[in-house]
This record gives sequence, structure tokens and C-alpha cells, in this order.
Amino acid sequence: MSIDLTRRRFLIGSSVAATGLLTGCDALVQSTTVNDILQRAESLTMGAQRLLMGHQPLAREFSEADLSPVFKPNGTSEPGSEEYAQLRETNFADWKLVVNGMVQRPLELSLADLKAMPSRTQITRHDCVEGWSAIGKWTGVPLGLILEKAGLAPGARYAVFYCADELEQTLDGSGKYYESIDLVDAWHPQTILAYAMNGKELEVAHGAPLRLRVERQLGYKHAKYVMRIELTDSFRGIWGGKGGFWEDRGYEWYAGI
Ligand SMILES: Nc1nc2c(c(=O)[nH]1)N[C@H]1C(S)=C(S)[C@@H](COP(=O)(O)O)O[C@H]1N2
Ligand SMILES: [Mo]
Repeated sequence: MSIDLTRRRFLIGSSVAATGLLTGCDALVQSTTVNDILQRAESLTMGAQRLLMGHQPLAREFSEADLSPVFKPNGTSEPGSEEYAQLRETNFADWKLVVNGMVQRPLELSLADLKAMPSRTQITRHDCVEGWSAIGKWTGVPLGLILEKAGLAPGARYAVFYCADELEQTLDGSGKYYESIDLVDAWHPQTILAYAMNGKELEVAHGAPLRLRVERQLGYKHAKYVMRIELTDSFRGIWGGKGGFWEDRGYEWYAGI
């Protein structure tokens, strides 16, 4: 999307820059109407993809032999807050996952609570929008089981994941990492909250103590350092209003692969 717009500007810029059309076009690009159309196009893509997929097929799973020797950590590799440092010191014994918002029973789950729940292990390929991929083995609790425990309130439509890290330093805190998915992805069998990777405790660089795996979506949807999950009917009021840290900075909310 942004590449196309840049290209358009370049083409217009090279042919008719002197006519003043460039300014007109820039204004058009920024107008809400155009943004609305782009957003509608995006949701059409999502609707079409979901219609075609129908019965929730699984992302491809691989074997142990396919595991990448190196799985590159990306984005934050260690949250900088004092709170996180303290939690890390005791190996997350005092950490609790908060589940609240539009639920019947708000939850606070320790790592031990999560590990006592049924788990799923899956070997999948992680695709980052920057162009690299890696195959890793993830073990964790299916998000659907946690949602069942909490009980959704009528009208809940999205799960929002609040993370411990601030990827961009800002005065208002809007640089905190967060993500959101709809309930279709939330209930998908391969959507898990992982506490282990490649058969070992999840490392800090990969999101300890808990990170989301949402296997049919691009890497930036896989929130690391998850502290709280909020069920909501809209993410419009959260930070930039686009449903995630990178979405607020121009990436698509639906990042299906
Ligand atoms: N909290 C948090 N989650 C995050 C990020 C981040 O910077 N902070 N980066 C995202 C991006 S762009 C990718 S590709 C993956 C990288 O996961 P990895 O570090 O385990 O490779 O985490 C995603 N989740
Ligand atoms: Mo990424």
C-alpha cells in the first residue's frame, strides 16, 4: 500500500511536478475519503480470505528436522522497564497474566497456572514482514481455553494484547507494543500463548515469559512479553486506534499469510 503510494507520487512527480498537481495529489492521499477506501479494501480482502478459508485450515506444520539453527530475535530483545527487570529476577514467579475487559470472569494466571493447563506444541514457520523466515517449535496454552475460562461477554469482538516493552520512546506511552486479533483467530487451534520454544523455557529475546503465536499471520502480530489480554468490541480508542503498534505506524491490521 505505502509502496504503491510512493510509486504514484514518484510517477506524478517525474511527469507533472511543475503543474502543481503534486500538491493536489498529496492532499487527496491524506484525505479521509481515500483512507476510508483503502481501509474498506483491506476489510474486503479479509472477508474474501475468510470466506475462502471457511473451516479454519491449519498453517503448515513442520518436523524437528526442519527447525532453523538460528531463529533471529526481532524488535525488542529485552523490555527496558524496572517492573520487567524485577519480574525477570525471580524468573517470573511473581508475574501474572491479566485477562479482563468484556469477560464474565476476569482472570489472573501465573506461569504455573498456565503450565498446568492443556498445552499444544507446534513447529511452524514465522514470516517477518522484513523478508526473513524461521522455523521454530512452540509450546503453550491454546488461547481458546483461556477465553473459555474467562467467558466472553456479549459483544466482545477482539482480543488485545498489551506487552511489557516500549519499542518507541514517547512521552505519552504510545510507543508501547500491543496487538489485536479477532475472535476467529483467537479460537483457531494453532493460536497459543507460548511459554516454551524449541523444547526450552522461552528466552527473554523471544518474549519471556509469554508470547502469542497466531500462525496464519505475519510476525508483527505475534506479541511478545504479553502482560494483559483485554477483550473488547473495538480498538479505536487504544493508542493510535489501528489495533497494534505497527498498525498505528501504517501496517495492515489483517496480516494473513
Ligand atoms: N512485544 C513485542 N512483540 C513483538 C515485537 C516487539 O518488538 N515487541 N516484534 C514483532 C516482530 S516484527 C516479529 S518478526 C516478531 C519476532 O519474534 P522473535 O523475536 O521471537 O523472532 O515478534 C513480534 N512481536
Ligand atoms: Mo517482524
